[in-house]
Amino acid sequence: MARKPDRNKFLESLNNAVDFFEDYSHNLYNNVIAISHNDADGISSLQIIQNLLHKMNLNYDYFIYNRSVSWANYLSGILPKTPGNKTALIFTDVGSNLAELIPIIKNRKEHFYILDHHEVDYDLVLDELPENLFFVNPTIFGFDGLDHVSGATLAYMFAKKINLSIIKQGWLAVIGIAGDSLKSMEKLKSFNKDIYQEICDEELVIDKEGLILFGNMHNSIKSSLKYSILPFLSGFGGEDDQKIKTFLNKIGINPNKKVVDLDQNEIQIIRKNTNIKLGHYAILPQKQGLLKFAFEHAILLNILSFKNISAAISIIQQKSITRYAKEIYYEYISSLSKNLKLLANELPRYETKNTIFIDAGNSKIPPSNWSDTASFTSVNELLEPSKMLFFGGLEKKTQMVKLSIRCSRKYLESDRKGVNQVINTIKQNLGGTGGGHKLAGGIRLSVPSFKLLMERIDNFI
Ligand SMILES: [Mn+2]
Repeated sequence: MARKPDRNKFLESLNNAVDFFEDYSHNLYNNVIAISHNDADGISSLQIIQNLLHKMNLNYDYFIYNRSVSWANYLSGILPKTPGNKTALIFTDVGSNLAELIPIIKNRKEHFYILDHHEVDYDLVLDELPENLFFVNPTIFGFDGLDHVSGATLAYMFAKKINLSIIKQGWLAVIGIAGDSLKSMEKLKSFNKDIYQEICDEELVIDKEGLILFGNMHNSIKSSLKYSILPFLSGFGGEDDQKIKTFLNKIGINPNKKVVDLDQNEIQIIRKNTNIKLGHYAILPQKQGLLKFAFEHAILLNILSFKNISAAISIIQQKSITRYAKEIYYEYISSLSKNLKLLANELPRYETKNTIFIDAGNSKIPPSNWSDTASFTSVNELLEPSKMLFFGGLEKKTQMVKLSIRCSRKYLESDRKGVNQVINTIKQNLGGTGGGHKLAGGIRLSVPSFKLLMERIDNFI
């Protein structure tokens, strides 16, 4: 795989898929099935594709895939009973599990468009892909699926090439970027950076500079210190209100002042007394309250995707947040800040040379929060960054062991296998379902496989 990103080659493959889709949608397809991932990036991608299909006057259905069953199982309930070439499927942000998908696709007549930014689990020879598969994935051309291009960025690029007015939906791509990259906006790179710039130029999104307290940018400084999840502020995060108020009063800051209303002088004072950094954040001007803030909006979608997928799909189209969603958001963000404190300090752990396993199976942290707790632990570098984190345990609902696997950028600097490669090695040796990126991924295993994994973990790294 190419080390240095090859922009031309990637754009060539994107254009190729665009050309075929445009052509066939005019004279062949009578139905399109969109399948996307159950997170902020996936739902944003789906909205972009739905907008496109609507503009193209195409009939479509959509489905959300949470990767808990195999593709064969999942698609058997979705694919038309009688195979035919009048249906196209567009997959966005749902992974590139080609080892599973290619055998299925080969036996079908429908056209499959896979627009994805996860690493490929397959020895890919582009010329040998089935003719009914149009595979667009920038990671095979050396791009980074997190920093360079989100799923929604890719969906936006695809859709905009077909219909230029999709640019008006650019704010959706910014939500996808915010949800997947977990970074302030000045750190975006490559396609993510380019389209963010483009969307800001169109004033569909407004870029602002200020204190970065992601998770609670829309709120007062006192609650932002407590509930910020990026950065997680050790000493403030999950602590008592009184402790935080006393601190702010001592440095002469009104605890109730909104983060976005702080003036230069106040920002100066806060920075002098904490390690909070300045950075850029994205505002969605057409929305209100929490939903105005791209990062918080994305987090809300991530939460709702687990709890209530139809609420997630509905809220992305709303201007203001419902009481229901707001309650879920606060419940989530306050438990995440407590969980981060807990994970870093108290949960039982098992360490090997290259890994840290933290058992959440019997903790107060519910399985639906494992993935995000692991992500925010990793991006905040709360644990030894030179080890790969395995976070999870027995999921009572499925009686399977669910693991969220994370590593830091620092970890990869020593040229070790990334998370997705480790997951593939585990799958080859012990079975299970899952996938991911270099830095983040997940797997579900049977209990016996998990026991073997724990014994041999360093062999898989
Ligand atoms: Mn994604």
